[in-house]
Amino acid sequence: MSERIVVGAALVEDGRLLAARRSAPVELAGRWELPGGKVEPGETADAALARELREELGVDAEVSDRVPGEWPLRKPYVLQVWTARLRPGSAAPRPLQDHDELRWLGPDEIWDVPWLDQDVPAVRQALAHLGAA
Ligand code: 9L3
Ligand code: MG
Repeated sequence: MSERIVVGAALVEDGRLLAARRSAPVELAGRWELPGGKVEPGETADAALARELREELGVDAEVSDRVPGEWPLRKPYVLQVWTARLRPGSAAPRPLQDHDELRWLGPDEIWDVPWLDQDVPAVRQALAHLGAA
């Protein structure tokens, strides 16, 4: 089976990164992730991520650039990460689906939450990318 892409957002505002705590499925509940989800057939990765952020968080986000790298999830899925920002006039993010808490993490708070194992290297790479951007 070929690889299927899951996109996650490094959504940043005022130097803080948005982290979302999963409430579902049970095996992932309580762990934190970069919000996002599966790219549907025929959809581009950045369009999929903007859609997922609208559905999951109720926000109007502008997806910017891809963070280099790709992280394995449960087969056949792999995680890719893109930077994103809220567009002017966007609602504030709120947990509408699959999450029960959101946090904006400052630089010294990034590792205060129990990220999903697969998101740890993705978060590290996203921060390196944002720092260099
Ligand atoms: N996943 C892992 N890290 C992430 C995201 C957005 C997703 N940052 C995993 C969790 C699920 C699968 O990818 O097993 C599909 O994600 P979703 O569609 O349930 O959000
Ligand atoms: Mg999701």
